[in-house]
Amino acid sequence: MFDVVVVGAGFGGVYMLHKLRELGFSAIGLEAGADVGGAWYWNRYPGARCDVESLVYSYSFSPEIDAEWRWTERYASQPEIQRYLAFVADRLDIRPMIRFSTRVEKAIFDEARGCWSVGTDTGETFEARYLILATGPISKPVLPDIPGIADFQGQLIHTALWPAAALDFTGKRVGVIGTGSSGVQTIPLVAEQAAHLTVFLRTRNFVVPARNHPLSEDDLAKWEAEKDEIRAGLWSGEIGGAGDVLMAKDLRQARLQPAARYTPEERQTILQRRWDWGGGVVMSSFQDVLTKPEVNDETADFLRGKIKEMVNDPELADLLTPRGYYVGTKRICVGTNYYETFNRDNVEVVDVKAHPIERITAKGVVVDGREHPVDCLIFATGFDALTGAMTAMDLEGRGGLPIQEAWRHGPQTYLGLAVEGFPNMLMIGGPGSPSVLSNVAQTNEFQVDWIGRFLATLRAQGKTCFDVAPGFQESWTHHVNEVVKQSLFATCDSWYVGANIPGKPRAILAYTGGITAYRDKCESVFADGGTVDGFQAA
Ligand code: NA7
Repeated sequence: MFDVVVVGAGFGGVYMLHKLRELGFSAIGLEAGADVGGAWYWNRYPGARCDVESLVYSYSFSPEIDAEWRWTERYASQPEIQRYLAFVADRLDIRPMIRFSTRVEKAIFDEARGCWSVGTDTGETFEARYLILATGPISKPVLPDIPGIADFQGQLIHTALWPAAALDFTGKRVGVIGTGSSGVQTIPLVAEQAAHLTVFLRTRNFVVPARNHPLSEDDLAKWEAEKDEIRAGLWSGEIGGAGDVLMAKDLRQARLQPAARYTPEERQTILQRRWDWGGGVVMSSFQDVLTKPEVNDETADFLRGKIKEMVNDPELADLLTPRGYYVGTKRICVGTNYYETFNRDNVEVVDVKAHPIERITAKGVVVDGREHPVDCLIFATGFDALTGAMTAMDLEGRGGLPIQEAWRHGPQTYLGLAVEGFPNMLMIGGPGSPSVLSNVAQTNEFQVDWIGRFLATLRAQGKTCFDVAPGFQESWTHHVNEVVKQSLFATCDSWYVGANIPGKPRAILAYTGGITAYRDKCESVFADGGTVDGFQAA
């Protein structure tokens, strides 16, 4: 029996395994992919790139890793992040701890023995005292339930299950369904190759230009000189990491001020400077953009105006313009040449909001009675986010309680780290924690450190079994669901609230109270005398 089974070998799982070994726990990692990387292993579609800056979308725990790794671009591409995680895994000698190509299908808590029994698709069973789910917030891809999908005879690809070998679209008619971050990133590159590209457009997203660039010697020198301050700024909320890492301080600080502090002209100047700087920073121009409708509207109008400048045909620009929801309540997309791509002669837009896709045939996609022929159909249709990877398993806690039942009204957690009735189980990047509403690399690292400290605390007390104490999960979940009401997030049908999955209970999945408050709360539970508030242990 192991001390710990860690499920998943992305950012969270790799560091968790290292931490556990450092603390003297025996641990095994189980990973469905053939390598480390998690989301960055699977999402190999052309253009896949992180929208958090590489300098901070990375670990901070090891000065040696910092010194030996050099990021080449402001926003790292999928292959570079994959190389980084492989480098870290090798540098820390983590691979021998992981079973690759091994998907966990079930995990059952054995009450009599106080341990988890974990079954995999390879037919093996692993037993461990503790179960840590580092399964990732966007790891369960979804294909929409469109009639006829199984009849399609061309090539059908989901962006998150992209084949390892590069695909060549030269001379092909390609369709893309979905214009979230994945669609937005891949559409311009597919359009450059394909003979014809049809984009099936439902909800229009706000897309801001990445203005990605190679990191210069000056950029790297600035980072070296300021990285401690920048990392501290990420935790205090002074820095967001979506584009402001190398930004001038005066511009960076606007995000901490309410919009009303500036005149309308000053606000336009700030928005323009941030737009010119590139990346998600235009979204955080003012501190109250996600809490005050009028501030949000001003930012949204600014962004809508930009679409008119980038798309030549005014009618097409209008068709691509998002309306009807607050900007940022659906994740803002960071792209390169997205709107400009629609100026190309080989790109066509089909409005599937006005007329939803009727069916898929052997040769194409039928909308409003017309078949659009395609040789390849790319589904950039997203994920069953945050909870999907967990509820896809047969995961049973005390008394055989299935996780699907425990979360039938939405995820219930304590600090996004533990679930009452699922003893000895912990989560990284899961629901009820900042997860996708934060720099996931940063918050994962924090949660790993927290879990290490928690398990070491139990061990020091000679305890081997814990559960959330009565009332604490209810109170944290209540707080998660209350704090979201102070923002505009809950107003929108997004995957942040589970709205993209038919039948999924509508509830905010990630904690919207901010990472500073989250960190302080998680740290405050370590009480004097070695107890941890909110947990009962035996
Ligand atoms: P998203 O952001 O969930 O985007 C999925 C897209 O697929 C979105 O535009 C959907 O439109 C569209 N979609 C889904 N089903 C359909 C059907 N049936 N018809 C037409 N269009 C459909 O997923 P991504 O992979 O782009 O990004 C997920 C996160 O990964 C991203 O935010 C980053 O954090 C990384 P809808 O909005 O539902 O109208």
